[in-house]
Amino acid sequence: MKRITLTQFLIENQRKAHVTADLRLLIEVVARAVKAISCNVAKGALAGVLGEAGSDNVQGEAQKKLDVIANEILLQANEWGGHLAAMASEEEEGIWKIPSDYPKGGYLLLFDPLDGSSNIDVNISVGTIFSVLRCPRNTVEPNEASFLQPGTAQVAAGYALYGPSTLLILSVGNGVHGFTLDREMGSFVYTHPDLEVPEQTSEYAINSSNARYWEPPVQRYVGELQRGAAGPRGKDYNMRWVASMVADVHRILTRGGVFMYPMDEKNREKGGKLRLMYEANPMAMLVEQAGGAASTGRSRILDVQPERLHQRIPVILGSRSEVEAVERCYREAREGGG
Ligand code: P6P
Repeated sequence: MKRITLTQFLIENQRKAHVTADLRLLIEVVARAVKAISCNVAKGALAGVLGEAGSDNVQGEAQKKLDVIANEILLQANEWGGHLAAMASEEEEGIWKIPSDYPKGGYLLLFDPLDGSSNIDVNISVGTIFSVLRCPRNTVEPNEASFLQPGTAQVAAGYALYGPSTLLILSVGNGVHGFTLDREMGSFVYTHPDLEVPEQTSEYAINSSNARYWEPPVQRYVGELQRGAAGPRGKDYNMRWVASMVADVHRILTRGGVFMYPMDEKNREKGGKLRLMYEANPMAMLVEQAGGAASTGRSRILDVQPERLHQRIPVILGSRSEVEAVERCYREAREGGG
């Protein structure tokens, strides 16, 4: 089968008016940046890029050297192209303004430059997550409020997974498509057309060490899975937890499952563990575009109206039937039946 590259895929989508020339440029620039990140991740100890950077990010988390490197690669790759009005990064407290000597465009790019970086030093897959919004019309100077749009406003979302192979998974609103980096050519090759989350699954992903902190509906739901064939679900389930959201979500996009980082008492005052704007929203768009569902347990993630750039949120996403089962546990708890 003749394989096409990301560039040809984007040009064909531009001809069908699924993407504008500027959005095509944006995605190609992000793809080039994640190739550079992939090279740095792959060098590991050989390039002295492992370990702590000696600084904390806005989240108060110790930064890894590769967090800083990946963030700088994405900012520098995207600031000169004229396609962006501004950027936002997990690693930057405020929004990243386009330097005045460069032209501005109509898009806003948000990203988690290196998700799962606690896995870097133990050589486990990590990733980059990105989300694209339109800058509100007639915006002279973008500010944080320009970014506070619900996930349904995203025009594109995707992630790079730095695993045994480097993958770029992308949606521009017409399904989910995957590309594998051919390191010899230096191109992303279209290898995974029309990814779909299998409706049924026997696999779940959650950090079970937090069980005592979960809300009762999640404790009920996970307890039912763990009771297996003898329990109310009538079948045995398997559990996976990579602690890199990109790796766990990619597994679910590929073979089904449900990923949960629910509200828990440890994270309640922060609003949850995962960030809405550049983790939950892009992953929710991808999963819904692939036929799955993404919920806080109480409501659809993509409908949430953001209030702060680095806002956190509970995340339950994956195979639609399982997400609906979790929502049912929450609903029955509210109605007093759970
Ligand atoms: P825990 C990585 O730090 C991350 O943001 C997600 O990629 C991942 O799913 C989660 O946190 C892991 O959290 O509490 O299991 O270490």
